[in-house]
Amino acid sequence: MKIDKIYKITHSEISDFEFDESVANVFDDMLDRSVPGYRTILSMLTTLSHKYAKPNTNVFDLGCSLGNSTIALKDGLTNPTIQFIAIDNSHAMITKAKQRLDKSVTIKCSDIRDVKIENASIIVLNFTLQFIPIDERINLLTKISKGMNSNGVLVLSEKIAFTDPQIDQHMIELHQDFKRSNGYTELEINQKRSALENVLKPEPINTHIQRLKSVGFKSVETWFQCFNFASMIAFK
Ligand code: GEK
Repeated sequence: MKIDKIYKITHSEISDFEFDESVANVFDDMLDRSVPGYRTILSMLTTLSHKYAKPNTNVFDLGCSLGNSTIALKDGLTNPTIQFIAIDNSHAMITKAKQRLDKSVTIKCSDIRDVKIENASIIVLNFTLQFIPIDERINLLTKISKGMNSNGVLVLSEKIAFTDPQIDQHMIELHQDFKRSNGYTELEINQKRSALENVLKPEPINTHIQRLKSVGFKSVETWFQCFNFASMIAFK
């Protein structure tokens, strides 16, 4: 696995974070060292898909990056009538995802706001919605809800904010401690934070839950949280 050194040296100007080739090359290491619980969430996707993926339906991985969530969702599922669809709008990510995912997976390089969602038993947004502008999230989630069969399951993992400013600050600091313990320096942490400032917009968990209910999910619950990273499950 290639080590993430993108922000190790001083950048004279920090431009907005992009999912380009330099990120795709080190993406696994970046997520392992930056997202608390990333591997736990992936392994639970396997558990969830074994329970909720239905024959003759689609399973969508929206914002698939290198395909890790799709690999977890497919693990051990042999029913050929379940169609896996992995979508990302980064060419660099999709090029690498195609090398990893098996031929039975439909892989698309598209904006998830533009793709058709239908006949879904499972949809996964694993740390993707956070990159969609806040005012466009409701439209995307409405489309997702409409494209999902009854009793279908949405997994929504996000970096979250907290309404209590003190808690918010504690969680940010604990997350930074997590990154330090995984070998990131102060410079790397600070430069990455600046790069993400305009592109990754966290919201409080209650905002997510209320919005999911407003677009037609009948029950929504947080099933995983570590510091300011959470994963929700929503049932249609
Ligand atoms: C995983 N889910 O490993 N349309 C399509 N893709 C998008 C869009 C968009 N509008 N916006 C962002 N992306 C993965 C990890 S990473 C999370 C997901 C992170 C894509 C973007 O190109 C990137 O690959 C992914 O969403 C977010 O389980 O880096 O924190």
